[in-house]
Formats: sequence, structure tokens, C-alpha cells
Amino acid sequence: MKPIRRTTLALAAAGLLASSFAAVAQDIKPRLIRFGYGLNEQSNQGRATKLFAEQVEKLSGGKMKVRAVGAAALGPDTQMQQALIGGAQEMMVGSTATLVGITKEMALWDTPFLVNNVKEADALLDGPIGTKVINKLPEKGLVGLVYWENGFRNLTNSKRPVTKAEDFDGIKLRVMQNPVFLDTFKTLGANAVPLPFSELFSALETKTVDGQENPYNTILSSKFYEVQKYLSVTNHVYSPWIVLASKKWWDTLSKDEQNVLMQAAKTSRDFERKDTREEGAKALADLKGKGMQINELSAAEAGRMRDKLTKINATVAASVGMDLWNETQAELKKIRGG
Ligand code: TF8
Repeated sequence: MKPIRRTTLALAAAGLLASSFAAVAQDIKPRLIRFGYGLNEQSNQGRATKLFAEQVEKLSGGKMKVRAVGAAALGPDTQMQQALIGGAQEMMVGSTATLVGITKEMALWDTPFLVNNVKEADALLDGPIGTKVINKLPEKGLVGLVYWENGFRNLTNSKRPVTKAEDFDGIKLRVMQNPVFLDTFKTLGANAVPLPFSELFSALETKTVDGQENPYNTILSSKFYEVQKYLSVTNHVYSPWIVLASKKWWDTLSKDEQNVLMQAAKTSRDFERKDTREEGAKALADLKGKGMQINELSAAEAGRMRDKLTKINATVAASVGMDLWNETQAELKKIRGG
């Protein structure tokens, strides 16, 4: 009787430990995780990656180590995505927009004016629609863990203040390597040129392109204010980032190891969104201080721009599928309390 009871107790204790997620007696091996990203270490992306690395190390009892490599030193988004698919790199964070060549449903997030504020963005990305889109990745060799905030995008250029759609005329504008963005800015009248982010600063500096569009945080952290005079507050689209893992590699991990990564990713997401929003709230004043000339759009011109861009909805719907498009609209209605 006695030995049996002792075994039972020991098993119960082990079960408790495992479920307490204390990195004790878990199935965790020493792992080195190469995690690539495109912005520099001093950016919101760099800070959140650092936090992710610390969390992974802590939750794994020091066994799993993240080697974070920023500034696109492992290549631009599209190159890293391929390295993940092939299993040559373990993890990355990057734009969802550069993923559409692999997973067409990601184009959903490129829809101009899809969400009105970050509350709607969080609810949509962390809810059933965001999950549905993330679930399209494994069949392509990728695992999506969480969405981070890149943010609402705004326009900068070195030629003139853009106060109305006509001002885009003759502006050579760098866009992400993504058909919806290309379409959006062609529709507004710009000469849109797709380029990887890693080539953007020098393209602006050499005037290969006149302008670009990114959230305030990135305009600040990537020092675009050094080569761009005008910033127009357009908030034309909310861009997420997505934390990705190589599926080939992910499938070799134990459940405990996957849990460590998932847990760390969620903590990094909450930190990143908060950090990005705090920095973003100050960034416009910082950019003004750096000498940028900032203009808002009048309500009438903002409305005209929105109207011009409604036709992009049909392009996105065709690419993500009518079902997903309609479900997204229904979900947004729910989120807005309608
Ligand atoms: C862009 C994006 C970039 C991201 C980043 C490199 O303009 O907004 O900020 O892709 O991960 O390319």
C-alpha cells in the first residue's frame, strides 16, 4: 500500500509543477534561436525583441537563448521568410504586408482605413479574424505567434506638403513590396515604387525616391527626418507586425518549449503595443523638433482621399476571398457595438 501511495503523491506533485509553468522539470533542451528583424535596436521593434529574448531565457530557466539580429542584417522581410520556411532561421518579426506573396489572406491588413483606432485593431487582430489569418500560415511552412503594432501610417516626402490627393502627382513614393500598397498609391496619383525597407533610407537620401509612408515611430527611429522635410498626417492604414517561427523548426520543439515561446510572445506583444503607443504619442513633437514640417489634411480632403480609396476594398476582397472579407466586416460591426 505504502509505496503505491508515495508514487501517487509524487505523480500529483509532478503534475502540479508542470502545470505551474515554473520551468522546473520541463521538457526543455538548450536551444539557440536566431530572431531577425528589420528596424534598428533603438526602435520599438528592437526594444520588444529584446524583451522577448529576456522572457524566453527566463521562462526556459536559461536553456533557450534568443540571438536577436536587427537592421535587416539577416536580410529584408521576404528573405527571412524564405529562410524560416527552409529551416535556415528560426524566428523573425516583420510586416504582414510583405507576407502576401506567401499567404494571400494577409492582404486583409493592407486595406486602407480598415480600422479607426488601436482598440479596433487589437480586437480584430487578437480575435477570430486575426486567428483565422494566422492559421493560414502553417500550410506554407510558417507559424504565426502574435501580432505586434507597427501602427497607423503617415506620409513623408522631400518635395512639398501633401494637403490633397493632387499633391501626389509627380511624387516618387516608395511602397512596401505589396500589391495593395502599390494600388493604393497609384490610385492617389503617386509614382509608386516597391522597395524593401532595408534600402529605403539610402533611396531617400540619394533622391531615388521622394517619399515614403510609415508610422511616426519608424520615421523617428530610422531617422527619416534627416532626409524628409514634409510629413502629412494621413493615417491611411494600420499596419501590424507579425512574430513568425519556422514551422520546420517549430515541429521539432517539445510542447513545453513551444509554450515558452508562445508565453514570451504574448508578453512581448503587450509590452510592444504599450511602448509603441507611448513613443508614438510623443513622436510627432519630436519630429517637429527635428525640423520636419507637419500638416494635417482638412476634413474635406481626407474624405476625398478615403472616397478614392474605397475601390481598393474590392481588390482586397478578391484577394482574401469574399467570405473572409464579409466575416471581417461583420466582426468590425460587432467590435464597434453595431
Ligand atoms: C515598411 C514596414 C517596415 C517593417 C519592418 C522592417 O515600411 O513598415 O517598418 O517591414 O519590419 O517596410
